Amino acid sequence: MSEIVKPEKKPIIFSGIQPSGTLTLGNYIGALKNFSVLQDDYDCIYCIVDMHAITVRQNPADLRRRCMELAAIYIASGLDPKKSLIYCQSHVTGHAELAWILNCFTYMGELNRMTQYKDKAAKHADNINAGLFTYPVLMAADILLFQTNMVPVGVDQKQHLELCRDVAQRFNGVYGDVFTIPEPYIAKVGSKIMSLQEPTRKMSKSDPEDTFVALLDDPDTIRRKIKRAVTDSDGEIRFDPENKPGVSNLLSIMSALGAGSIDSLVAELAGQGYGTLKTRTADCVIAALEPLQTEYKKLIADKGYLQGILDENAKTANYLANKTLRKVQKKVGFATRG
Ligand code: ATP
Ligand code: LTN
Repeated sequence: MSEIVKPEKKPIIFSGIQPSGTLTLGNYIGALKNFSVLQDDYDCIYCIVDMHAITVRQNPADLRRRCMELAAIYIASGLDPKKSLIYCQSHVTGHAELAWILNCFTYMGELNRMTQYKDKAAKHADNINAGLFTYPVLMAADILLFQTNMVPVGVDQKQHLELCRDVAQRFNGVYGDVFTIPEPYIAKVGSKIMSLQEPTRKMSKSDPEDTFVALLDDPDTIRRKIKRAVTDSDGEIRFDPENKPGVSNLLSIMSALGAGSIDSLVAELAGQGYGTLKTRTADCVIAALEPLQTEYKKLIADKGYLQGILDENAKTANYLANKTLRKVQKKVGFATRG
């Protein structure tokens, strides 16, 4: 009798990026760059998390446009829309539905400890809304809806992922094995790229223009921004994030973009000035972003193609999400559907 060989199920990867501004080199190195590397060995789901983005006030026309642009950036970064499921969070109702249920399994004290909430509340003191507070619960719902095994993110998201695991374990403890417990996937180099102007703070797309390199900046702008990056006054090229955050940040950027290990870069650049360090960093960044930028320009000119992908993928994502959601609804005792 011939044996039926079932195709092996690949582990599931899920991640999301907010369409809350122009994507930065930090988003690229910490998250995006790793996404395409994973798509051959995993079933990858990459979400445009527009529901997360409205925790901070957004201009509606800009938000809509940025969702489309982020779809183009995902594909331009090397994601194959046939291999990776790229879709918009707001097109899949299960995110909000599961988030509500998980809200009832998350403690105020847990959310109160989240450092991103504290930072954002300080930054947006005029709009400390409940969504900003429960943001990590929606993120947990994103991840758990798809029975995700691994989540590629920058190190700033580690705390949210730990919360997601705690909530999932708590739920499973009550109802049995409903959710897969996800693991973070955080790169060794580049998981926290720092601001060019304040290198002790994370580079962030919602900060002023001169603090970050945008993925779509032209070469002259990239050179100018990196040339003006804050360093220090001792003139020595050494990797020491605590005492030399600016110089260490430039070394991390180069290394993460494939210019060699930090040690080899330090050895190579020893005795040279910061001018050389900055020129070398700018060369690396320009070369790394060039293919993405070329591809992006082609893609963004064809909105019909992008919309088609988002529409089609929303159906698949809804189908997958509903499988978990129905199970969860049944477990908690929601009324039977006819
Ligand atoms: P915002 O400023 O609007 O809060 P953000 O720039 O922090 O946004 P997100 O959309 O929240 O970006 O993050 C998308 C992904 O990029 C996440 O995985 C996050 O960890 C990663 N990321 C963001 N900033 C950096 C950074 N400076 N270094 C490394 N990874 C980063
Ligand atoms: N909170 C993340 C964005 C995000 C996300 C996710 C990342 C929302 N949902 C699910 C990974 C998995 C951030 O980067 N600020």
